[in-house]
Amino acid sequence: MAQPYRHYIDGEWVSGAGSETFESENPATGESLGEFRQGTPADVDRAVDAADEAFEEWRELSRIQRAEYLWDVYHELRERTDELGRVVTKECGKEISEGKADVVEAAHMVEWAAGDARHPKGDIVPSEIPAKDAYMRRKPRGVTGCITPWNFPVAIPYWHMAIALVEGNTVVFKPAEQTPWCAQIIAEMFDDAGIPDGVFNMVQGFGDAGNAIVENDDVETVVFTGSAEVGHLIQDKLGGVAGKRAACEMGGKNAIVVTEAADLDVAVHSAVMSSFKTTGQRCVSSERLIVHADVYDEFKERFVEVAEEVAVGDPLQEDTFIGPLIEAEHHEKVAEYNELAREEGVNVLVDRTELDADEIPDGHEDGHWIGPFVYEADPDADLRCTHEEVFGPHVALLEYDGDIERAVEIQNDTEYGLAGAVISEDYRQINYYRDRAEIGLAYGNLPCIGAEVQLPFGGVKKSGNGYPSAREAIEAVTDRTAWTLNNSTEIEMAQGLSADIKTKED
Ligand code: UN1
Repeated sequence: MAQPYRHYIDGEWVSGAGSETFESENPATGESLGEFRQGTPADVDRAVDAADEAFEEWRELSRIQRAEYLWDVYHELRERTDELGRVVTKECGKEISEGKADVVEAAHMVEWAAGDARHPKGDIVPSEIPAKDAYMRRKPRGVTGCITPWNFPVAIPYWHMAIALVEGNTVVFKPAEQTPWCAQIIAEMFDDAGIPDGVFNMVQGFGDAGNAIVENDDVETVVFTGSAEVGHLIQDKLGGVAGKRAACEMGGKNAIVVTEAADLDVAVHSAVMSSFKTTGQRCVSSERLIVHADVYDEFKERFVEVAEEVAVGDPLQEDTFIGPLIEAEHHEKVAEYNELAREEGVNVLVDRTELDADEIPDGHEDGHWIGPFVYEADPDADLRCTHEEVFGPHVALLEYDGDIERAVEIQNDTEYGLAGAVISEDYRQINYYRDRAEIGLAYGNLPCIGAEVQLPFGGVKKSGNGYPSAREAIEAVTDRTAWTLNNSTEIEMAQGLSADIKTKED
């Protein structure tokens, strides 16, 4: 297809109303990966009109018929995993095993949604009245706006869209502006699957396009994954509007608790994975390590050793662990937080904000490179660096003394509540953490990244607004109906309520 790449609206590839274009940039090299049309609010409105119009027919199909289109997408994701994994890596800089895992996670989500189409949905509920049949059924809500982040450019769009489509909604997809190539491929897959015109639409672009989705009266549900800042704006806009729904997944200031009963091999491995995979740019990445005094020195020594040695480099190479940050602006933000931590008086243990020249691979001088930044801080100090989400390999070691209650108190000392892990061989400590850590995704003796789609994905507090993604996305994209049918010609009421109509004569 000739560049610039276009939007996909009502079954057609269209240039849209605006004349602007934007480039996708490889964050490891700075090279352009392609030119894309920049969507305008008018393009979004056109896509919403198409989705609104397509909704009436799409909802009339059975769930199983709708899922057939997704099975085609599933097979394509599976057949092209390696190729698409490389695209993910080139466009968002995650190392290659992560690029492929993103595509595999997408396939799993589509498989879950399409397979679920043949599963029972809803409940048969007892009634007090023998002749009454009571059910809990679900109805699609209509046009669903999906606004997705760059860090899982294939998986998260399918988290939003796969269940929405199977349940009978139509979709307007606004991908992150950093990863339009991945979005282009997603749209091509729906086109190849022959999905009916208007059921799936994609508009490339920036915040004004996303905002047009949120502000369009015909969009019933907005599903958003991204920063807390934008998520709260969406919630504020839609929260008070009758009938509208916003399902938002936002960030975290996630922690790993390492107790005195921890296996330190498991602890160090879990911490390294959680803090440095995806260069710390997962909403579930860990930026706090809460470590018991009895094991603190040994843990610190081992963690610091890995943080000094871990391989930063070309994400397409299998021996790389940390790829670049997504873009120059974000690099600046992470570097500023590293600087802020120093200003706040922490004790810096590892500072690879500036990499040595020989660490940067040839031809990659324009990449947004950064290495780990590790420091120790007082868990009781009111520091910005230990409370605000940085979204980079910026990690605080917080030493605690005392029992698991104390560790969980530190864990909960954040406005966020997304993910976390406890490392311990003591089941009482693990159970206490499981029940009291204020998070939606909790792990024992594991990293706090790597959730699977057959579990709900979502946080509490500032991290989410109660509509999880992955398997529980159904809650966001459907309405429940309590449906009761009388099989008799008599009307009989529950609770002993009289059904007699009494007249003046009685
Ligand atoms: C995100 O970072 O926005 O749990 C999602 C994980 C992945 C999803 C992360 N399955 O690490």
